[in-house]
Amino acid sequence: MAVSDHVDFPTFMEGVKRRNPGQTEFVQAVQEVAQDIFDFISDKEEYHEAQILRRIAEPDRVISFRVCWEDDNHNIRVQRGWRVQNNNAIGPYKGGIRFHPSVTESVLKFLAFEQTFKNSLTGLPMGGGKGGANFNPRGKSDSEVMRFCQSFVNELYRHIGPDTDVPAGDIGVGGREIGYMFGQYKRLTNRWEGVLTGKGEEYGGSQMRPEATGYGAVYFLQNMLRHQKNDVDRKTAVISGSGNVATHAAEKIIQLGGKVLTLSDSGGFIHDPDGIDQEKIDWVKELKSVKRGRISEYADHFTGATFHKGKRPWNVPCDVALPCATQNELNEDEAKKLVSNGVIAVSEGANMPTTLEGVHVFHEAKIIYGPGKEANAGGVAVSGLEMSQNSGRISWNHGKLGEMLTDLMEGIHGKCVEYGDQGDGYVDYVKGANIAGFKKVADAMLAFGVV
Ligand code: NDP
Ligand code: 2IT
Repeated sequence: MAVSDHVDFPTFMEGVKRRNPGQTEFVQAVQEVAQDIFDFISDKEEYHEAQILRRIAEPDRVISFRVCWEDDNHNIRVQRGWRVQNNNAIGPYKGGIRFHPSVTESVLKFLAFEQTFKNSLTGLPMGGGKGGANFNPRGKSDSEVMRFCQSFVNELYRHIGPDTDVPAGDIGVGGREIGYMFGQYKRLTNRWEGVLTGKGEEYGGSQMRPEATGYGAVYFLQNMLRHQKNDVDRKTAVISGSGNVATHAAEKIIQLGGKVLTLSDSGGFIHDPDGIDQEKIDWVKELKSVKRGRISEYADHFTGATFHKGKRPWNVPCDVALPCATQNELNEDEAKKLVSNGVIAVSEGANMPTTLEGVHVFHEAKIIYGPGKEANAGGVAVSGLEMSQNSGRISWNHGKLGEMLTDLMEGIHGKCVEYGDQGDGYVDYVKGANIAGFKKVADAMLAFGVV
């Protein structure tokens, strides 16, 4: 056996940093997983011998391509698009597409890596992938967005397929963009097939998919609280973001008897001490996904609410916090503030919203902390159900899918407790998710030999 088979954790991380220069988000995501996996496999020779972690942390492939499009003023614009296919040991690559100016190869590699563990946790046959472009949909007309999506798919289509790689939405990619991309894929291939999820219900989309991520993050919170003999009822919640995940998380919190105090976007956050009720959530949904406005407008519209320009909501005292906007939006100081203000639980709707230092603060204070790769898995889980419905040419109803989502979140919670229970009543959900997610993928890879 080669000596390198037994590198320790610091040496392993040195190698990851050396091979991925400047890719800080990717290195952060690998680091969050690797420590737990090193502990888990310390007495499991077969995983060392087959270099399983090293292989999962090296994407199967990273496809990068030019995306040219013409804006409404007839200027030719050039963007960069990517699809990162991280690992397909347990099913076709699966994961969203993000359109945002902050998208880089590092961001998409971290998301595809995380997705591999998240998809494994769902128990459904899905590998991990992620894609996107440094395109900013904000301020663009529908025609511009359509032309961009068509150009993006002109390259992407040859790398995806219902048994190969099935993208979906993420930041900046919702029903409108999925529709344009599906239309272009169908035109290029002359095939109607379940190549994308998050489609409109008229053309094969699953009921419950729009709600699934936000609802799922609250079901996960509910499972974590119940495990400590507590509940969402009468809890105050601070939520960041105001897109798909944030608005549906807010909706489920109030359905379960909680009170939502904040929402945000990249311009700042709004604080509504009276609580953001269903009518106000519907108004925000219309504002963000139809009028494509800014959350600051909420404070102009609803009396009693205030807008805090350029600020994040973590200073507002609350019982539970749900970061639902983007990565690294909750740092060490903000985590300390939440703890000193009495937060009891954190459930992440976003992917990797808390920095490594922030996670450490929550663990030290024994705060119930559910990381994104388990708490927000409800979205991709219902995407998996959309794939099944498309393959079977069937559609399940809202009630059945709602039950399946609650069962899936309960199942994920159970797996994380199995591997994360610290024996003193505290559950390390990071460890639980990392090990449970890793084991299934790793065992499949062992079965394949060296490929
Ligand atoms: P949306 O595009 O619907 O909403 C994104 C929200 O986050 C907006 O309010 C946006 O504000 C805000 N935001 C984006 N970037 C930043 C930034 N750099 N700083 C501050 N705020 C920002 O996306 P989703 O709701 O779908 O995604 C939110 C998070 O949830 C992401 O981390 C995503 O990866 C994750 N996720 C999404 C799933 C899904 O099914 N959609 C599934 C699992 C996870 P603004 O309008 O100003 O850009
Ligand atoms: O981060 C995620 O899990 C998503 N953006 C959803 C992926 C999917 O394929 O539904």
